[in-house]
Amino acid sequence: MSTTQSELSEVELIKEKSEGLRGTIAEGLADGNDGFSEDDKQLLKFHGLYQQKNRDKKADGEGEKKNSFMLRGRIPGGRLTAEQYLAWDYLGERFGGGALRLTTRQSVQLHGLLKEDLKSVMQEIHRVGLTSVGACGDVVRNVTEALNITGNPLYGQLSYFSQLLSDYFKYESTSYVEIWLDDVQQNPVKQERIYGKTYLPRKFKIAVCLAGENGVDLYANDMGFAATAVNGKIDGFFVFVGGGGGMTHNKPETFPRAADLLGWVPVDALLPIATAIVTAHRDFGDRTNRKHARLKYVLADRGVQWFRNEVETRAKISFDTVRPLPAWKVPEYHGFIKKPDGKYNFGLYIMNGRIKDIPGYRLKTAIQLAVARTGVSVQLTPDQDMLFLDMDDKQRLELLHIFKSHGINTNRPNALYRRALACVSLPTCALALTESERYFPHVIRDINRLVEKYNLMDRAPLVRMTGCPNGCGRPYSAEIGIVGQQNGGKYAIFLGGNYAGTKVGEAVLQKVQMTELPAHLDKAFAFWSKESQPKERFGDFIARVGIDKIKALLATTDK
Ligand code: SRM
Ligand code: SF4
Repeated sequence: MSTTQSELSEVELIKEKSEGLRGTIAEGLADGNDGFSEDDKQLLKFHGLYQQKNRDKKADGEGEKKNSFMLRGRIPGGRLTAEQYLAWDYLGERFGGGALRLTTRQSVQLHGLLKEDLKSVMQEIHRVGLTSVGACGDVVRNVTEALNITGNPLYGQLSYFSQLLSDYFKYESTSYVEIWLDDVQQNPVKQERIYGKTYLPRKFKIAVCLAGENGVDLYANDMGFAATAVNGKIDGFFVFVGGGGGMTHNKPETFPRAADLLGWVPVDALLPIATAIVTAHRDFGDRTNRKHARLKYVLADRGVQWFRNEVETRAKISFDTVRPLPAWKVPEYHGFIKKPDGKYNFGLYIMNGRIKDIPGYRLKTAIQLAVARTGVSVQLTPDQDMLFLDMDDKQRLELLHIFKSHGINTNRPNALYRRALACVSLPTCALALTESERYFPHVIRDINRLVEKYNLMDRAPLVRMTGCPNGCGRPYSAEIGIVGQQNGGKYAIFLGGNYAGTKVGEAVLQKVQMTELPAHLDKAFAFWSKESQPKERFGDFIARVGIDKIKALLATTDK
């Protein structure tokens, strides 16, 4: 049955009449207000911008709180030259309140931008060969890519494919260059090659890695490619579809979902298969209800076999469904890594990806100096960290000296901190129900105490926290997911995900205050350390004993 105009969600109507994502953004820029119209706010996302209010700040006098903007870059694989990183650094300093925020998808966000500065900011990132086109909105967003930790040339080939996917699925409307870069109007009402007139029903996320190495949380993406290689050359991909994190508490029809494996295809099938999957989402995704519009619901409602057939028919390519998938590991990248060519990579741990200076810990200045003086490129990580690439010994010593003199610890963090994540949340995120980033240092310190108490650091659990159930810090694929549930600092606790990120956990506790969490985890860790098999990780232990046993155990926790 086809959808009628009146059943479509409001955003669908806004996209349709937007004339290629233009709306009245250009007029809005000149209207003297600090914000944009409701319709344009939706369209701004396709340009990489969110209109926000600082939720900490009080309204000025009788008036409304001031609007400001968050800008997110489109940075495939998080790869930045020194010049490009320094441009972000400068923009954060000059326009973004002196800070940058690395994201869980290898990108950079600036917060607190003012409307009158937006054009200057966009023009500066364009000057250094960057963009924010399609970093948000109902399109293919930033493509994430495995980190090239050891300088293995296979990862260089991987970069080629993630860049290819990013470029191929970039929307074609020239609204971005016209509005922000003052280009002349080129194609007012173009029908997009992939996206048609109304783009996708919802956001679409892609990750690329090598089969067997899941540093990108492949199973949390709408579409994932895990490359195989023969004789040092990528020869094909395992193709995954239908992962995603967002849900709404107490609405069981919304849920996080781990991606399914469709099968393996040879390397030259990449674009036809990717196109078939994206266009299947375009055509079968729910455009009436945005809470049911992601690709994962097409998979859940119609089934994996149905979807596989649909993709095969569209691409005219069959999947190899018998080739065995290698077991997953998650590569470690912190500290100095000596590569076969004698050069070094250095993985810097950054708590929650927030780069700013505080007294005694001048992280922003240190990174800026390290990048400026060594001139090396960096790769941002899906865990909100940064990898400095290809340093010779002189550059390595220079970097060490700079970090040391700015109070930055260059040691590898312990196993608990290494992959821990928290989303942005308050004060900028409009959807936040609770704190996340700002509370996380305290929360992880409490968990660290328990991990040490039970001597579990060699297999410390993967912990992730978010300020609402949208899942921006990927809490559902963590071994311990702490998910904002209600004002007043109440969280749902998810257990049952695993370290390799191949499945999602489920809620075992509701409306927990953070002061109560240690008592619950103490009980769970005591059980795990007593009953576990040698070296058994928390997620694997729960899978073996059954989540119901843990639920029953936690239900008896004294607070
Ligand atoms: Fe996210 C919305 C921040 C990764 C699922 N996300 C938001 C917004 C834009 C809030 C809003 O709509 O007003 C947040 C901006 C906060 C702020 O002030 O900066 C926000 N998301 C982030 C980032 C910055 C979190 C971080 O701490 O790093 C991540 C940026 C990634 C990037 O560079 O592109 C971020 N968001 C994710 C992820 C993780 C991932 O993709 O690996 C997810 C879960 C996976 C998924 O998409 O299913 C995620 N964000 C969401 C959702 C729920 C979508 C859904 O299907 O229900 C929303 C809400 C929405 O879209 O309506 C959301
Ligand atoms: Fe905001 Fe929720 Fe995403 Fe955190 S998980 S950044 S609170 S939308």
